[in-house]
Amino acid sequence: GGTHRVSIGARALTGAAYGGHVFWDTEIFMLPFYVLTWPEAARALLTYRHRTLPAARDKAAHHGERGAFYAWESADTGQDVTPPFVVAPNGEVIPILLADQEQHISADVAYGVWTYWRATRDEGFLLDVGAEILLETARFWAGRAKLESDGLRHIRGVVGPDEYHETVDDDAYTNGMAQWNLETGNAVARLLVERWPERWRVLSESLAMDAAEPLAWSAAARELYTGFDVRTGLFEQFQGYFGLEEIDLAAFEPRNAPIDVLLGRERIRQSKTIKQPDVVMLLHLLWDRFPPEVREANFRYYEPRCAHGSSLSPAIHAAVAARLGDVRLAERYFRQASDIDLGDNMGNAAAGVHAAALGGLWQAAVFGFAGLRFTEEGPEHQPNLPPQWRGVSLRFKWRGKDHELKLPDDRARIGAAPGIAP
Ligand code: IFM
Repeated sequence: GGTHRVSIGARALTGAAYGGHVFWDTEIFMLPFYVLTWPEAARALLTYRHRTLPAARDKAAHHGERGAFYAWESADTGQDVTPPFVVAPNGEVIPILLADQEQHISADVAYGVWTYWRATRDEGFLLDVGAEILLETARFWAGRAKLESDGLRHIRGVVGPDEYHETVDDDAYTNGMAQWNLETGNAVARLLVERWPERWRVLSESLAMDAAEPLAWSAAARELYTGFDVRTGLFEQFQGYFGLEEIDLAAFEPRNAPIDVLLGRERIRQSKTIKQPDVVMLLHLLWDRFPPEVREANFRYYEPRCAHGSSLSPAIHAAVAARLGDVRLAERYFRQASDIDLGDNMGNAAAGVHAAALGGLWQAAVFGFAGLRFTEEGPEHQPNLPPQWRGVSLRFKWRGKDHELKLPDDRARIGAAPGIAP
């Protein structure tokens, strides 16, 4: 059907910026809203990624890898349509390395598949669409993360979500998400072997994948360098990051231009200043994997070093600050994120609303302030509402049932929505 051929561009249908191209914005920022409120739409968005698998395989092959390496900017066929350069106002031609280096996109797409599967248990989707994406992205990382003489695997020459630092080695977000993708690829292979052996036979044959391959992904995940320092509980954002120049961002407030424009790209590249969350993004997505003190230490370290050069940044800080219980800081970031379109503070609202920032705001409200989360037993909540908020109310679907969350709620419960058939 027509809806399976498209996804949502960075500015949705509201403006011409980014030419309607699809980024990780869809799976990581917008998709949770669709998964929980309109799963059919979420399925259509992910089916678009399945339809573009051939192009992702071609891109991987072009990089000498197997599996699926998705387009950083994707359009109708899934071929990478990232522009190769931009011309700066001073006439300087700046090459854009993101198509080659922002490789975390493959894990982001896989994460979107898993988010949908976890919330819906839509078996038809897993068998026809999701499993193949999870297997092909895991296969990509298994080749990409190269075993080196230190006995560990490294992913060199990438850009993480923080686009101020290019061609870095072992970006914490990329490696953390690749590790998750490798483990999840193996988990889905095991699930198919056990529950749908016939589907596994057909799929593994078409992918020329023997049973041993996914098992090796698990081992590869364990061998992956993570940049985690047990002494401090900090992840180093990439190799060498901790040695870079410290810039006190607070000293530049109030500021009406991006920090890389004020101080120059080269100075920022040589500094610890980051454009948007990288380690903090990893915490947000893989929250349960990290002990509370690790979440706290990394957020407190990286938050003051983030210059919010991307509209995607403040809402995630709001979500994480709220989940950590720092409601005051969370509220400040929530306002900053709302102002991106309501206040036009990036001066570009005419080019369209920032759809990822809107998705991030929804996540900050729902996962942050309302504290909604899911376990195998179902939905739970741990609210951190700002004192002057009157409440939050949300209807959502989890594994085929309708639920309603109303806060504050004396009964403090999440129940099947009254009047909605479960
Ligand atoms: O995907 C984002 C990226 O993270 C930062 N620059 C803009 C892109 C599109 O919104």
